[in-house]
Amino acid sequence: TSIEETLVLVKPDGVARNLTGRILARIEAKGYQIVDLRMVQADRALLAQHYAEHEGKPFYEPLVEFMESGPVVAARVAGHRVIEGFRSLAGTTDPTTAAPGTIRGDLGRDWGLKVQQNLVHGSDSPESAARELALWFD
Ligand code: DAT
Ligand code: MG
Repeated sequence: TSIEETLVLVKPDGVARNLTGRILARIEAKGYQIVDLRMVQADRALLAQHYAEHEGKPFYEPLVEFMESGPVVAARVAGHRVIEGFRSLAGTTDPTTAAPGTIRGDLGRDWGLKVQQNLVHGSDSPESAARELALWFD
């Protein structure tokens, strides 16, 4: 079956800007199911595991600091090819160049000039999704 699950995070900028509802509405409008949902104040240990692949990169420290700066909303999202589909819906990493029509392209560039403030996270492969869902949900 091609029904998958992915981890979506509404990052602290999305929560602070009151965009959680709009972002979740776009996921639902696409036809995906939100099967679990929680608000989390992530600690460093969780974020270090979540972003282990980026440890040592120049943006790692600012990224982790940003992600622990406020609550995030974690969603377990299910649907047909949802891993790839949500990445497409989110748009490319940098909100400045993310295509119009995507979450980051439409909503992503605010007062912040930092690439890490790009509203959402989505798992990038089935292996990442399984690993990340286990971190954020039981
Ligand atoms: P994505 O979130 O699109 O999967 P990623 O996994 O490569 O992107 O990076 C994780 C996050 O780190 C990303 O959402 C924002 C931040 N980031 C990535 N590249 C960056 C860069 N060159 N400068 C600043 N932040 C960056
Ligand atoms: Mg990524």
